[in-house]
Amino acid sequence: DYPEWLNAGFELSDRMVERGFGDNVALIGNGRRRTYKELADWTNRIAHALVEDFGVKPGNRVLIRSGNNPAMIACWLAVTKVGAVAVNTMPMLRAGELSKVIDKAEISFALCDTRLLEELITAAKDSRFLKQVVGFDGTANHDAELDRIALNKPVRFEPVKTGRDDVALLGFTSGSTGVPKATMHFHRDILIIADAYAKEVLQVTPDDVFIGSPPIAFTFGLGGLVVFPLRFGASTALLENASPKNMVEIIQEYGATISFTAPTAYRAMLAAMEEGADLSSLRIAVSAGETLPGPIFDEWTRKTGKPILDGIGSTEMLHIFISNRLSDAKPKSTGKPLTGYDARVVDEEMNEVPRGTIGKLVVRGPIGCRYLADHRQADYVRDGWNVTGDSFIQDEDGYFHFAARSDDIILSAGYNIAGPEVEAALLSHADVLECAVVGKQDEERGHIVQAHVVLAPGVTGSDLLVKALQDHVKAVIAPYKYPRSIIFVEALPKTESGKIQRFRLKPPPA
Ligand code: 3SK
Repeated sequence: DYPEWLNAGFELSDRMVERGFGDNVALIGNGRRRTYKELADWTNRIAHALVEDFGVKPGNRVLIRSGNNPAMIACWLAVTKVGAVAVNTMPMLRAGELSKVIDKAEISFALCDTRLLEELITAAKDSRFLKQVVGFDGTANHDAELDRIALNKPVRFEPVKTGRDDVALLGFTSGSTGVPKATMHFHRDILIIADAYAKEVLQVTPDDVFIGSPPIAFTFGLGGLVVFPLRFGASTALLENASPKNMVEIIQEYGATISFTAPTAYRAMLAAMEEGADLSSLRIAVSAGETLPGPIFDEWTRKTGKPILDGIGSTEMLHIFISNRLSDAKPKSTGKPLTGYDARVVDEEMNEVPRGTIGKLVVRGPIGCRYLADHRQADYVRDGWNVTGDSFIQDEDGYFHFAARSDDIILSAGYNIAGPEVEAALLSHADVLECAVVGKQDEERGHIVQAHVVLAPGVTGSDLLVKALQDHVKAVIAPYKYPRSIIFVEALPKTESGKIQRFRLKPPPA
């Protein structure tokens, strides 16, 4: 139940001040702590600048390019407050990837951390849409264009009276084909993820301190590191280049209580405990992005004595929709749907399969998938159910268990990597004739990207060439997508009609 007029940016900042949280610490980052009052004032100044100096209007789409820092959060809240639609993008994206986002969302205005301008300017040069890029200082020294203008603006701003069902956010996901899809989310959706998951499952209080690794540009990070803490007057500790090592340091320094990261990072944090790291302040570890392997679940539970909660979510559904509860957890299951959500395991005809049988996971609830101008909408939402693309088993007690990802996405160390996108990057190298990319199981990262490459005539495979191809991919697309393993082959397995049979390249599960 949300009021008809609802502005998520206002609710997460000024409203929190109104509710008495003004002096609570909201953000920890760039070496300082900022209260809710400081955050509200900061975003209001930026909101004035957006409207008065850059002519941003309700409904305009505004690209934000930044790592996880306080200035990014201030920009996101300000964009939301002026009724514009935020399009948060990952700092690792290259010009080509940014262009796809800009074209799909027809973005004419962007806010960019000045340290990340180069690739966006390159994208802007060839763009028929992007007209203006305004820099902000991600280190919060306030010496970039946006900061200078915002500094002289009033600290009060009347938020645009957005409707609860007005679009506030476009979340991009590359899906299984590498052709990006934009998911549209309403102002109310942003609050629902907090009120459904963070309140019910995490039971967040103002004393909580959040920490984690996912980019805020990924809705998993936006929820876990921004929306959930700000909705309940808690604090969030931001790390631009999060690693298990610096997360452990921050947990110890600020007494972080809730962490959001992928299983591989939890394994590394457990290793740090062996060296004396103190993780005792953590009350809950949230694991998502890839399935939590049983041995990590066991080791975490044994060594920390604290819950580690696996959850399944998606950009389409904005955040996690099935999870274990603190008081109702079945070890090694993903849990049960959140209150208000309904999930089923079905066959190809959308008929529910018997308990204990593997099938496709479908879900419905207060948030659903709405792709922007995309024919794939009809595949994702069938008979009112969101078809997640994951295969699950529901047990006799109603708990859901992950079985497999139904598509070609490679889940590696918390990242979703679309194989076809890596193939396209490899194919842009002169020495590559054909290639196919699959996920290879890996103890450390869950999976790694493995490329099977047929070389151009006259070219011979070597370690040097492996390195050259890896460097090439890193230069063309976000570096984390590069193939850690490259195998040179004579030919790729294909169907009679010439389709590559990737499944024949996938090594059997260990
Ligand atoms: O795991 C995911 O893909 C995800 C995406 C968005 C929000 C939350 C999650 C867990």
